Amino acid sequence: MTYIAKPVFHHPTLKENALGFTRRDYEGKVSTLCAGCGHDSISAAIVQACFEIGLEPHRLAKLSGIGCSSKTPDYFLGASHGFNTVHGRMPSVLTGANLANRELIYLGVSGDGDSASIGLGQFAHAMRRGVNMAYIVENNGVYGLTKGQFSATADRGSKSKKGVVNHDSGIDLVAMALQLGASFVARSFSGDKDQLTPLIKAALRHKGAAFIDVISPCIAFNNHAGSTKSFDWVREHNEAVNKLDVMVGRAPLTAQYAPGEVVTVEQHDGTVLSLRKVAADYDPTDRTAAMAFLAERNAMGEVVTGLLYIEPEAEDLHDNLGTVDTALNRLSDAQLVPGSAALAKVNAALR
Ligand SMILES: Cc1ncc(C[n+]2csc(CCOP(=O)(O)OP(=O)(O)O)c2C)c(N)n1
Ligand code: SF4
Ligand SMILES: [Mg+2]
Repeated sequence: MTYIAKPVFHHPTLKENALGFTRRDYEGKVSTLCAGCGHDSISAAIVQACFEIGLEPHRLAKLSGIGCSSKTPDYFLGASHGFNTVHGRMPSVLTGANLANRELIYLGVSGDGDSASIGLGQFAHAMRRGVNMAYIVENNGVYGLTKGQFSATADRGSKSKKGVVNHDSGIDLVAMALQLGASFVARSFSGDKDQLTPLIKAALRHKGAAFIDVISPCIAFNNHAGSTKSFDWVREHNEAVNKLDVMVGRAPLTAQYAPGEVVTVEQHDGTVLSLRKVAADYDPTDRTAAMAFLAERNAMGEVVTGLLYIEPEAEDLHDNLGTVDTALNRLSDAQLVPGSAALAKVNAALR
């Protein structure tokens, strides 16, 4: 319960990262979600990822909408900035915050209801504008918080807990993110922390719109036979295309792989992503091929996971708008109010 404070005691032998923080320094309040909810495993992966990349907690801003998934930022990164917005409006609030202060690292956390129903337009425009952020959808195929109605990502033909068949087509947010121009697109599973943690690390280090769809079973309302978002279904149909390792700070590759088995991609800040191929011919730098591959495998009932697409040298919204490098709250009066001569010049240019 949130009113039960977590003990601040850290065991003296807990491993520290390069900044001297332990994993505990990246935790938040005690979760109030149902025991076994997939969302709690995603929170644990976020804590692990931030610890491993040595992120300074005060440099991150976490934003969410409304839903069980959107409650989770309370349960990690207790020392970071946070904003719990209105249902489906996280992307526009995040975009505004990012434009005002580009010096922070932005993490958007949302649900399938929050992003694929009420917030679909918001999701779409944040992706196509290349807002510099890591955007995670905790996808359980239902509105968990309001007692398990089908969400827009529920697959056609899947069944509710009471046996009702969903006749509507499911929205695939990964396919949408690819079509909309996101420069980092991945899918993972809350039950696979080894796959999810490096994806979150890479997304936080990516410049541009980084999207991760995480299938995250709702054990209360969508974990039965007939659901395509249950633990059993995802375990049986999960097809990973690659396995990701993330090297921060130009650390050398230590694992030895046969030629052609590994693709390395360097991101703008020098982070090296090493992708061990699982599907032999999958190329994560080819957007069109990724879209075709996903559509084909989706039709076969597979849940394709891994880093599906990356554009390492992507431009973000700031590049496209030509904004100032400095956070707006650190600009001086003279810079913000340049005077009537400068205003007259701007007006003249518009005539
Ligand atoms: C404007 C508005 N409409 C509807 C609701 C009711 N509501 C709260 S959460 C939610 C859906 C949450 O589903 P999802 O985003 O998938 O999160 P989950 O609980 O499944 O993690 C809805 C419809 C609301 N809070 N605000
Ligand atoms: S209702 Fe579902 S999504 Fe919400 S906390 Fe419980 S298991 Fe998780
Ligand atoms: Mg949901």
